[in-house]
Amino acid sequence: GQIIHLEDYRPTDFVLERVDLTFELDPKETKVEARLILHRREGVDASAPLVLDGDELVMTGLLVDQEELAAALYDVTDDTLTIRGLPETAPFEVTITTMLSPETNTKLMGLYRTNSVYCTQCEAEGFRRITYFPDRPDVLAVYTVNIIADKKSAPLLLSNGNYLGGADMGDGRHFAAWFDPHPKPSYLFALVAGDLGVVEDTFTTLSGREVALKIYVEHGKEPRASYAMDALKRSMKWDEEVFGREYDLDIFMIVAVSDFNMGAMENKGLNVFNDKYVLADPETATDADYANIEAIIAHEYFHNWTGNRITCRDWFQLCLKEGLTVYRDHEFSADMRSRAVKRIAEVRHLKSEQFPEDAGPLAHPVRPTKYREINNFYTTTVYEKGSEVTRMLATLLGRDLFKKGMDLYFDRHDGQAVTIEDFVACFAEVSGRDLGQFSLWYHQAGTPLVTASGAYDAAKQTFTLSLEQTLPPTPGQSAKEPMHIPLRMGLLLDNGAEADLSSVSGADITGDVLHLTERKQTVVFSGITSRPVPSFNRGFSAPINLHIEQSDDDLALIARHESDLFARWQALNAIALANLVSATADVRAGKSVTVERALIDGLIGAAADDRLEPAFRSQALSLPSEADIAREIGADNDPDAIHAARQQVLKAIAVAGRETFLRLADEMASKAAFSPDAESAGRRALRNAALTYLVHGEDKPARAAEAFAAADNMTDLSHALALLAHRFPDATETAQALATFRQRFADNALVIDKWFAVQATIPGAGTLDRIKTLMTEPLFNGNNPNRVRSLVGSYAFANPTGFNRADGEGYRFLAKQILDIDPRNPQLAARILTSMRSWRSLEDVRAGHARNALKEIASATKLSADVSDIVERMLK
Ligand code: B3K
Ligand code: ZN
Repeated sequence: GQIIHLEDYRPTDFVLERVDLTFELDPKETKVEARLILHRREGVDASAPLVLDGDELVMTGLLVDQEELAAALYDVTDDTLTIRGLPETAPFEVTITTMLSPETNTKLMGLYRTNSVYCTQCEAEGFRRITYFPDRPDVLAVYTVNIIADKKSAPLLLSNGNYLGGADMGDGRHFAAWFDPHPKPSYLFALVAGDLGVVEDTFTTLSGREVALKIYVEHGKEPRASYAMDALKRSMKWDEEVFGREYDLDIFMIVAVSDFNMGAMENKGLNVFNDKYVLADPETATDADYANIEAIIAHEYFHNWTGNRITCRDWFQLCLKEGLTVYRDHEFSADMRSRAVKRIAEVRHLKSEQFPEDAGPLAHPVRPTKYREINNFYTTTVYEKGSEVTRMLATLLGRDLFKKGMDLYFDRHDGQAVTIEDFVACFAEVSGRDLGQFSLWYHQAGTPLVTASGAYDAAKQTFTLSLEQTLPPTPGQSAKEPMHIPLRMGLLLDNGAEADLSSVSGADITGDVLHLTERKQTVVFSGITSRPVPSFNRGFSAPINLHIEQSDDDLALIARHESDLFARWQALNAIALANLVSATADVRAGKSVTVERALIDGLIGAAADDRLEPAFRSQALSLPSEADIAREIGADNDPDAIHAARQQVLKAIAVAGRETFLRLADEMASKAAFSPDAESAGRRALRNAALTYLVHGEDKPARAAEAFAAADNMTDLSHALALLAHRFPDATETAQALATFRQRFADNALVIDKWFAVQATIPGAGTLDRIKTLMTEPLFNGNNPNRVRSLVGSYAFANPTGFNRADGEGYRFLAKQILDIDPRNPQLAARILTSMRSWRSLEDVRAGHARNALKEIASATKLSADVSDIVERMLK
């Protein structure tokens, strides 16, 4: 594919007024009639043709104003339909008939079938696989949709908006008509038809309108949709209370399907979900599943305003809706759960997913300026870093001005397709601030590195901070400007109090936010009565790497006394990470590993502190992952050494904290019936963290096997299974537990995905053979994205030692899988391939094998645009 540039944006030549669609559904021969009412935009040359997008379409009819068109007046190519000789000013009607085969559509873009249900996915460019269309987000129109289908196999016929009516057609078929009064871009179009069960409820909005709520799932799975319904109602209420946003149709529908390329899709009034993010009950879903369902239900619902009512002018503006909506769902979860614990989870995720992307060959700005395949830009940078940029805006402006800016944005741009500049302008306007430098966060890729060092002058009672920011080069961006970094901070004094920051020179400080705006800044705090311990980046106020020479004692002080709980966790994490990095060096040097007292005391102290909530204590106990350690080391990584070092540190903590862990395992055991609420989940998390250490401190699988046998919910059961499989892969207890689990859940694909993932993430070189065997297992299905992600995806993304085998077999296996998946489902293939994005930070032998595997993919004939874009950027 060719490269699309932001600077080439211009509005369409023709304005689309209305769309009428009629679908005659059939698994192999679906007929689509699309009637588009258009007119030439004022000022556009009378000779300009209408150029519509298409993708793998078979056109069987074309009329303009109900008349057939002379062959000389139109051209059809692989991806366009061009029509000439159209009226100069008057509106006209183009009627296009296309034939589709939903059943053989394995790309899961456009109209396809999943478990006998017809469903659509149109974002970003799937609508053009349904009919020829101006398929871009700045073309907003009102849609009427007629659906005709076999009554027996498809009793349910759904589309966006409000239901107009329907009838029996007398020939075994029936039809339904839907009308969506809100102008929308084609990517928000949706159609679902099939035979599904439903869970129903209602929600009364702020202004007293009653909205019908419906969640459609496979028959028999209705009870597992009740948590999703509860999350939906809480989301609707929260958006009214916090953002003043009310729902705007008579009905809101969610459909859960089992074949889906991503998590979910926010189609207007008709969200389509990967069933993984709808279905839950205690027996089959973990606490993490519940939290994900809550967050994704909220995310898609919140898109109704941030994305649907106000949409993107072009796909470069993707973060306008995604970054903002992630920020909104983060805030929602923080309000529903523990804010500090939620923030820790967000930062863990950001650092493990977005930081590596930003530091590797796939790095790109939050608002990119060019792309080859837009599907490859639904990235953690656009989503999670985009959310962090929104959060920084809120930090800079403060609550009230941020809210004012949001209100202005909703008010001014409702019904429009806009840009990041439009968004930022609302905040500049309400605050009177120049947000020019701040906007660099949207344009400059890479994670800033801030280095800090402090000096206390007891005589003058001053504390001098020397701060420096650097932004590493990223693909296409070598030189960077300094950014506006809002650093929340405190100066902790030895009496446990905090220094007053107001008497300062060298930087602006508002509240506890220090504004770092220069490349280098020297900041002097006066009136500091004793040597302070600086605590930086409270709440992770800026998505940066921070390097500061700080002793373990100082970090331990922060871990014990910071008023910001997140900062306490951050300090513990810093102690742990430094220790794990040096332990890795020890292993590589053939030395014995040193585990620092500060680490052991810090972790066990936090775990044992009954004043802290259990969920926080479990986070404190959870060591940085092997990927975190690799990222911190940065180059010449040996995953085996990292693994060995981490295991030894884990074991040392396990031995030292045995009494505490035994006590916690006992105290945190639940006595009441299962409840998915955050508090109960926190207790389970702390108990399982304690159990993890206990199991690592012992040589026999008995304790893990007992936990497996005793578990009465999926959180505990899958945790015990993972402990067995990862710590004792070859034990008979493990084989038995795996067999029991398989048998018990063989008819529940989502649970079997956990079974695949647990086995795919067993550390060590032997896992590859296991995976090859599992691929021949009857429960595996290489066409289902969830299955492929669970087995192949977990292996490549979450098994550092298993995947990065020194002999390169892991990479060769992945290359083979990518080439196998690509022709069926390019999006899935491209996404899984990004697991290799950090290949250059491996030691030479592995990096060499990785390069060869990538080259093998690159040299294959007939690669999809998705995969070739990723592989080429990774090799550049
Ligand atoms: N907007 C969709 C993602 C679409 C991905 C297309 N390749 C889900 C979401 O972010 O809410
Ligand atoms: Zn989204």
